[in-house]
Amino acid sequence: MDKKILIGIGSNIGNGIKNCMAAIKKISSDKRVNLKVISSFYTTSPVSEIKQDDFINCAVLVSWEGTPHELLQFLTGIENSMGRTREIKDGPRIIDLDILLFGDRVLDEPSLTIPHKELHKRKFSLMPCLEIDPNFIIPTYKRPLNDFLPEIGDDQVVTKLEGIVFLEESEE
Ligand code: PH2
Ligand code: MG
Ligand code: MG
Repeated sequence: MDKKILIGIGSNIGNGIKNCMAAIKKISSDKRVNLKVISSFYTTSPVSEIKQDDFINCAVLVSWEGTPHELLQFLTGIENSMGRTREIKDGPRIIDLDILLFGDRVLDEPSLTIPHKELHKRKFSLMPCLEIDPNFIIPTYKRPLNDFLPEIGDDQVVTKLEGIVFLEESEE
């Protein structure tokens, strides 16, 4: 069976919805990727010491023909192509693409940690993943995603975007 690979997507510079959609399009257009599920989009309060705008966040489930490092390199290439700069840790960003889960793989290296260390602590990454499948196991904890939501404080505000989204102003 294919590995369950979850990628977290976030943006809080410019049009966050457009940026996330553009990233999903770029992800899905690579022949090593099979895009399986796109979560809802959420407006989320920033989890950061730095004051900044709310984020748009979502997650996608994909399969990937390659190693975790090759996936990281692919996602970093998309971030760079969209103008991502890396000045401040946890600062505002035009696009952020994070590998959250890569099946049952566990990696702890300076360049790549899988599962993502903060996946279960941050509503903006956990909620979209729960929507895709609440029973995915975080291999480092051997517990399902579902277990962790009650452990997150109420200070993190996450609102699912409902209804249709107009990306352009109408001509009227
Ligand atoms: N990403 C961060 C830090 N804080 N907060 C929200 N709401 N959404 C994010 O995607 C996010 C964040 C670092 O990658
Ligand atoms: Mg991130
Ligand atoms: Mg990142």
